[in-house]
Amino acid sequence: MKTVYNATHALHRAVHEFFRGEKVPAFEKPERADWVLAAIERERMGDVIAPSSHDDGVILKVHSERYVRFLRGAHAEYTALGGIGDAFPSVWPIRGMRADVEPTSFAARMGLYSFDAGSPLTSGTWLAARAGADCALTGAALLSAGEARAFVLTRPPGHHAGRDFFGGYCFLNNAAIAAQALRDAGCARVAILDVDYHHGNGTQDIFYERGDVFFASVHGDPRTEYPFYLGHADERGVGAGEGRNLNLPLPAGADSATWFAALDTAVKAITAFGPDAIIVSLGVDTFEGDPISHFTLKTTDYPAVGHAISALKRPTLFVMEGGYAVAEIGDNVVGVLRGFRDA
Ligand code: 7XA
Ligand code: ZN
Repeated sequence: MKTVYNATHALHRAVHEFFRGEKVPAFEKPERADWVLAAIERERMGDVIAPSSHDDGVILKVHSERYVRFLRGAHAEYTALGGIGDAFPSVWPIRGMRADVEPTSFAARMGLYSFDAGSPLTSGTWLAARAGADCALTGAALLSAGEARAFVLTRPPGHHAGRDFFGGYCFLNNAAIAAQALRDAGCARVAILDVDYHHGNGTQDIFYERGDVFFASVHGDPRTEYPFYLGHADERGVGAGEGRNLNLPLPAGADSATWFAALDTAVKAITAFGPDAIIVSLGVDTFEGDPISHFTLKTTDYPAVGHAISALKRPTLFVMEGGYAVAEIGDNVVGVLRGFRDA
């Protein structure tokens, strides 16, 4: 299995984030990708390749033009205004306020294009995220060229990034970009299976009204778990997307048997949809030792995740999302990939 690796990921290096009222070292840090890469190489999972360059065409089908323009220049704009270090939003257009008019103020646009204050925007965020999009597009191209499977190893992650917002450490939605690329390459139907601990609210946002991309997610119940405001079971899609969104929220602390039963439900629903290709938003923050999540999977469980996904019997692109127990993240990711490959 080829790994498309974003060698410039470390350009995105947040210093701090806010956690339980305190400024703490950022959880989403470069070591995450380094540890996964080391495990991929140690386990001889296959070639590690660089992405090829792509223009913004596919990106602009899943993200708005004004959002991409903002993101591209945001940190330089912040610095020119005297900003020091990483940029954080501080004001948001809540219900009843205008989001259709783009303000001139930088602070106001930071809030317009974000949904939390937990995603530091750094001097290298755009370059790292844009290279990640190239990795996603290269991974999709591998599948279109006939590869049965591939892995996109990148950070920052993507599944919380919506059509015109960032948040949850995510800026460009790599899984959505790959799904759109596969659609453009001729797949009539694509399914995205999100196994990260957190609901992929950005991916749901992007495809909620579309009938051609099915989104299924197993995640912590948003009544208590981030991202809180989306991910409930009654969100089933609208219009052409009616019935094409499947949320399977589980209580924090759910055991492995419960989690695997939900995964089985997602796999059956995707099978019924009949996609030509699968994107897996691969977060391993379902791990029992994850510092910000509350499921209980063990390292020995991860090959069974890959095995369960292989039952879909479709070309599959794994895209790296969350997972913060850096000492185990590599083994857990490789476990999924090995379980899929060896099925
Ligand atoms: O899948 N998403 C994540 O792993 C990020 C979750 C962000 C948690 C709260 C950030 N303040
Ligand atoms: Zn997560």
